[in-house]
Amino acid sequence: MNVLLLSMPDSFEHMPSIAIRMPNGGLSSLAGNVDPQHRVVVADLILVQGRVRETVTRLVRELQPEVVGLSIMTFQRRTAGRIVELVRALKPDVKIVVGGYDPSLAPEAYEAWSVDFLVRGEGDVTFRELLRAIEHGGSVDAIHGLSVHNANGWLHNPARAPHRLEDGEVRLPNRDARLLKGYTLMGRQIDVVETSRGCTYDCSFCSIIEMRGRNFFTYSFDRVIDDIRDARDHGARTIFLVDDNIMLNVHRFEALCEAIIAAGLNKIDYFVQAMTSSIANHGETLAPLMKRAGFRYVFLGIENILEGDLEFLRASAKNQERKNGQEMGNATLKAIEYLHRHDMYVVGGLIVGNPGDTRESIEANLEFARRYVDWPYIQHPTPYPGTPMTKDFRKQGLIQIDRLEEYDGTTAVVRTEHLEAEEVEFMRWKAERWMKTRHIPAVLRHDPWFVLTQSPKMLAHTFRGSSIRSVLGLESERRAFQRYKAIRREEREYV
Ligand code: B12
Ligand code: SF4
Repeated sequence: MNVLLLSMPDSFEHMPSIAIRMPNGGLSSLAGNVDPQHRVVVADLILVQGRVRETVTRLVRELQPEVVGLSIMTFQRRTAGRIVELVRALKPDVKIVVGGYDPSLAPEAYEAWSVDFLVRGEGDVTFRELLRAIEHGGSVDAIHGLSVHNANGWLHNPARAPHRLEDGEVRLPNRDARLLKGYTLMGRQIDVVETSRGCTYDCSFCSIIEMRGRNFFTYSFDRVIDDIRDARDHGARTIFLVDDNIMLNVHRFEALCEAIIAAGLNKIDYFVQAMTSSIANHGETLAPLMKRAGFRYVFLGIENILEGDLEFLRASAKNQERKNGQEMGNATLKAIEYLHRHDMYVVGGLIVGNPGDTRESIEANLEFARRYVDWPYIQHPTPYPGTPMTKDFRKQGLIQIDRLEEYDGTTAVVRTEHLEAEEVEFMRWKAERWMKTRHIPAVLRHDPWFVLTQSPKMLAHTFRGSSIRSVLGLESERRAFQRYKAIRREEREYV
């Protein structure tokens, strides 16, 4: 059968598609896990953000797929709905399957859609079994993790248990299935690799627990090394390790760094998401080892520097420094210090706009980012389906915006007890643009050609909405912010 898999084109403020266009790891994994007789094509629509309708139309006409699958995050739901309508109009008899975080966590939202199947949770084996059933006209009733749309409505089969990963059940991703080209992280071809799935923490803003429960399963190093090698052989010079929480087992992570070095794969630049506690508590040995293994950017889930906010986010434990079993306070500064000492860059993940936040508490976090992080990744708390945070915000009546396409993390959709959502967003937006410019020299040293050719576009993106007059203080920043909001609204119309 011909199968077309699509990831959505929607991006958000911290991922400007001029500079950052990453492949969707879930879809390449699905493509690697179907039976070999199928012809699977993956199209990451982020690569054709300005030509979505034309591209989907062309692909459906040329490939004549029997099955089309869409991978969807919550803020991409509206775009996905438009693409489903388009595909259905182009090929009325096609089977449409939706999967990923949003369908898994809010299946009820898809009940009125013209889709045939919804895959909840991990899709590698569920999708393989679904294609087998479609191909042979078999029953789909016994496929765990699958919801089925038939004439009588929707049937939700039992959930599928998380894959344990060590048994080879989930095969390597298929990168040859990707049709569109142009993946990049600031001029270097990028790919994504997973070494584990799951997390045992339960941060209130994170969807992971509702998605798969609290567990942590790992791939063998042989498989991980093969996967990295495959990504490199497909041209990647930067690799994003997309594990939910790779630092949960620090000793395993250290061994992974050793394995990367031993395999000679440490010329690649690695980008990883990390817990501050793991780096702070093991930094003495871990940080130099990471540097040797090729790690360049570390996304630190700092979340907030104030204890009250950390409690709301349920993120205190993962930000604790410990010594001889004793809790020593917030681990963030120590983690940053270790990373900087070993010439790695800190992408600072902070969340501002929590219920108790005042102007002063937000400013304290912004000031922290100004002083200590190399690249700010500041977001607002966003009530994604099924998270404990969403229940809290609902109970407190703080959700101000329910247009899901704005749930991209940098649009404030909830108010605090003291500030309107828009005011929170304004404070972040105003501060963050300037912080980003400070990283230009570091990128210039690493990728001079990219900076020389692309920096005008990058700056124009970072400062969109601003004018010479607003930068010089001759026009109010609020007017520039309103222009920025209007540009964002337009940008969201991808189809
Ligand atoms: C890596 C990652 C990123 C990377 C993405 C790299 C890439 N292109 O792959 C970066 C850092 C860029 C990123 C950005 C964002 N992310 Co993110 N990210 C993740 C993370 C850590 C892992 C995702 C992953 O690759 N997993 C590995 C793959 C194999 O698994 P998977 O994607 O889940 O796919 C499996 C199943 O979902 C399913 N499946 C998926 N699609 C489909 C489609 C079909 C047809 C089928 C059958 C099955 C299926 O099968 C797959 C294989 O088992 C998750 C989870 C977490 N712990 O935080 C968040 C997460 C997915 N991100 C999230 C969000 C919100 C974002 C942002 C909007 C803002 C932000 N918080 O940073 C941006 C938007 C990006 C953009 N387009 O502009 C949310 C989504 C919540 C929701 N309800 O939508 C998550 C869950 C984090 C959270 N807050 O809880 N993210
Ligand atoms: S530590 Fe990371 S992956 Fe785990 S629950 Fe918290 S935010 Fe989610």
